[in-house]
Amino acid sequence: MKTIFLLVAIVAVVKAQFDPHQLPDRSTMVHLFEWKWDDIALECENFLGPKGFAGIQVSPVNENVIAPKRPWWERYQPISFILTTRSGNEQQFANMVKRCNKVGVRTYVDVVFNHMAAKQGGQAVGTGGSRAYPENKDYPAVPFTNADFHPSCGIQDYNDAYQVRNCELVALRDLNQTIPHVQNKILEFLDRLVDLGVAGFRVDAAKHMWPNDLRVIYGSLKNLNTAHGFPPNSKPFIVQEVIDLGGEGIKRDEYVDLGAITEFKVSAAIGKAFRGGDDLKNLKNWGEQWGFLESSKALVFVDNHDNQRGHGAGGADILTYKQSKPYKMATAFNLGFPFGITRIMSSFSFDDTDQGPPKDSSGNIKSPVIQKDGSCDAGWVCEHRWRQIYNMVEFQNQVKGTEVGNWWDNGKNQIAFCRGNAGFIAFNLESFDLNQDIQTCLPAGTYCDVISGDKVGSNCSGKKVLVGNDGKARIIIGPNEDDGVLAIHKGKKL
Ligand code: QV4
Ligand code: CA
Repeated sequence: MKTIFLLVAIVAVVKAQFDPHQLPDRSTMVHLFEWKWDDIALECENFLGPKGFAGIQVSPVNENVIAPKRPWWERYQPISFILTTRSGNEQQFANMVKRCNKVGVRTYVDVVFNHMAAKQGGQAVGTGGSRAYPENKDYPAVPFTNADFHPSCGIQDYNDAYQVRNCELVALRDLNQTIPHVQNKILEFLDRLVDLGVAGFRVDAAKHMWPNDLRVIYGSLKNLNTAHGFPPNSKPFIVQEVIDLGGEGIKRDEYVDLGAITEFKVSAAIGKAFRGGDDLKNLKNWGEQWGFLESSKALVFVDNHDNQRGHGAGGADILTYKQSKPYKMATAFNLGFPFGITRIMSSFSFDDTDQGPPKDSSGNIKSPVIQKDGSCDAGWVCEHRWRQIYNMVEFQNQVKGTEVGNWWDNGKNQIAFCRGNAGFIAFNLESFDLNQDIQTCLPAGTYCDVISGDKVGSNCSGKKVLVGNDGKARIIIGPNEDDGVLAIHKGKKL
């Protein structure tokens, strides 16, 4: 009896780590890559909250090395767990989390604890002013010393699980998470963030750590802070960065019972399909049948901060803001089809893959400039402020809990489907018109297509779609339109 109780308790605890703790009527998070905390707080209040975004993923919050030319990737080289980076200090971070929670937007922190900063040629200086000596594996501001690290070796063979976990990923000093002092320091850091009101973590380089060590760390985490509106006994949401496209020594399955996983197979497959490398009609059974993880365990995205610039996984199939039309189509599908825990990427523009965020002459990150039409400027792309994307965030919220119905396709690259009786979406990737009477499953009436325009007062600035008493509507998407998508839902009926 006792064992049964214990088992049930463990299962309950583990399960909870899959819950992103989003408000019931919200569904997607956005990665505000390299944004500053003060800017994010404003963005939550002015845009993300009102538009129904469920959460934000933020860049690493703890002190990192200052690298020459300030590349974005310096933030993946920790110097200490002091909460000071180019995005702001602890007080600014705390203020941001609080203000975002207040408007229903949860915070997920990208946490880096597989390693510390790599050799820089002597003393390393951090964004909080701390000094470290990576040469000697000495990070006094934590402190970590040589004894807290694995002996140095390089990762040459990704088929060798031992190497991947115990050697240095691109020369980054590899912490030994089996050592209690290391576990305690990591836990202090994560618990501090929980105290400040975050909802969970993206665990960087999870594949480079032993599942059993992660189990101990996750299992010792504090419950979420009830003062920030989380129910008692809520465990932090955990999504682990495990890149597994198949064919490597380490499998995502080794991590699935510990928390959600970044499903890179989705990123690669969706990019391929909307680049025309696969017929859209094949998306009909999108999900586990494609070799993806089960929906509740998969974090799904079109691109991430690595693969949008050729780091990480996915190669030439990955779509980014640079291919705006197919990118918007892929994003609409990712948000429109009920699969996975969704995340949107919000980027700064770049030509060079090392290039960091927009900065002034002292190296401080510049704030995004919001233009009159709501889009961003000054080097920030802000995909989340593209109408075709934020209107799909609303679509996803409106159809939440419904299934796919009435799938239609032309046998190739025109597809359409209903989401219960709440929404309908169509895609055209052919070089000719989509012009068809299609079952929308919506009650009769006139709806505003939220891709080509938006509902303004009682009118629509885009296409109007007339749904008849039989639920059918004439759907038209030309091959040369700005967007190859049409989406209507119950929230935007005229
Ligand atoms: C260089 C050489 C090495 C050499 C070393 C010697 O490339 O071969 O051994 O010098 O000094 C930066 C530089 C890299 C440099 C390294 C150490 O780009 O050239 O090594 O620093 O000085 C990001 C970037 C990396 C960057 C790193 C640390 O992508 O380029 O390295 O930050 O600043 C795998 C992993 C997966 C990983 C993915 C990119 O399984 O876990 O590769 N993804 C995550 C993050 C990612 C981050 C890290 C892991 C590391 O999403 O952004 O790497 O924290 O698939
Ligand atoms: Ca490791």
